[in-house]
Amino acid sequence: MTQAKTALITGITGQDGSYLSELLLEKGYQVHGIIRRTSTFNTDRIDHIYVDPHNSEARLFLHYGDLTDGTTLRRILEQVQPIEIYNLGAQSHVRVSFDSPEYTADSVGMGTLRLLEAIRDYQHRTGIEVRFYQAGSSEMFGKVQEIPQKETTPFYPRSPYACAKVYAHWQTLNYRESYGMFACNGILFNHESPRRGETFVTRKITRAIARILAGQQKKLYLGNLDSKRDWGYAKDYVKAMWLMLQQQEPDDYVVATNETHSIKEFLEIAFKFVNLDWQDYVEFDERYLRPAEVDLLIGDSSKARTKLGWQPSVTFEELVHLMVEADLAALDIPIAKGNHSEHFLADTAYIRHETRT
Ligand code: NDP
Ligand code: GDR
Repeated sequence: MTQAKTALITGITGQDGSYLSELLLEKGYQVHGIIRRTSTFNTDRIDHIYVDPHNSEARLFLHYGDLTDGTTLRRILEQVQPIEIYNLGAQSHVRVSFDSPEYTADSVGMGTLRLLEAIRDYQHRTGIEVRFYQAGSSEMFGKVQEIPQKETTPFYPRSPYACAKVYAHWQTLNYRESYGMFACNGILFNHESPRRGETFVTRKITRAIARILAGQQKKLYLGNLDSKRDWGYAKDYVKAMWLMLQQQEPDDYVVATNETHSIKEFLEIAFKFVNLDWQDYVEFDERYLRPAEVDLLIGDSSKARTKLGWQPSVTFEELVHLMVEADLAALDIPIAKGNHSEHFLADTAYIRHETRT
């Protein structure tokens, strides 16, 4: 019997971490994830795939650690001996990064460096290659330099989060060039799902629609509605991460749908799906504005499509619908017959009923 491949994921409790874990388990991997100790449970998104480790069938294992704690990262690496590491852990909220810039830089920028250093030493000592994926972001493009944005487009980061991601990007590239490490940067444009965090704009909107219909919320307070994003489906995007680590050579790839839409367009489609007019519910709150905004993101993912054979499977409209459907289902609101998308049912069970807006 061949031994299962072993992967280590930072950020396993997040949106992408949960989808990536499912994908790797399906592919027969043994999956190890780093989780943070919190006073309330933070594993909702992966509870459905967790099996008690005392069970011989278990292939998903969790370890307490933090990207700000280099000693623990090294210890986990020694213990797990992965052949692939996916670095998805981050303080990933752009607006929050203006409030907590130091912590964001530490977890996103220095956290990546700590992991790269740990891998460098581990590889040197054992001679075993560890393939590394860095979760880069379209936020690194920031202020528009070129339309559409591709791998060669210059970065112009507009937030502490984006600056830290640029740092992590260049460190990853430098470790590849300096030490011959198999290290890849994915430059992923926004990707969403019913498991998206409740304070990102897409999920905030779809969740509010369900709560409005359930009589739990009257208004939806938002900031800038004019920015445009290239939004895809998270489940598609984790496939691209895996594909990058299966290539002959390490490289950097933009992953995007190559389409852009404004927040207003998202609102329009989402509210229309339940026969409501968004203008009756949405109010402006300046708290949600950012000191500097990224106005327009639209990716050119030709390289990923050609070299990785990757492509998105969900259109923008389907994405909006599947997110609204999942939030309605989570509050037991009936959905008009025939409207179900094939993706949402699998996701519905993992949605938390929280009161944050
Ligand atoms: P989430 O915010 O959903 O998840 C972030 C994960 O990182 C969570 O598991 C969180 O743990 C963990 N984390 C936060 N701080 C630390 C820390 N100090 N040490 C270890 N782990 C930590 O993000 P997504 O799943 O959406 O994104 C995954 C990665 O991809 C992130 O790096 C993000 O910046 C990047 N990215 C995301 C895009 C998107 O559109 N979703 C686009 C481009 C890049 P906990 O659950 O305990 O909070
Ligand atoms: P983004 O996602 O900043 O693109 O980062 P977010 O959904 O937070 O914002 C998208 C756009 O919507 C505008 N907006 C609001 N945003 C939030 N969160 N809340 C609001 O009330 C609101 N009103 C308007 C924002 O100003 C912005 O223009 C996401 C994260 O997942 C990053 O980690 C990732 O790197 C990038 O996507 C690609």
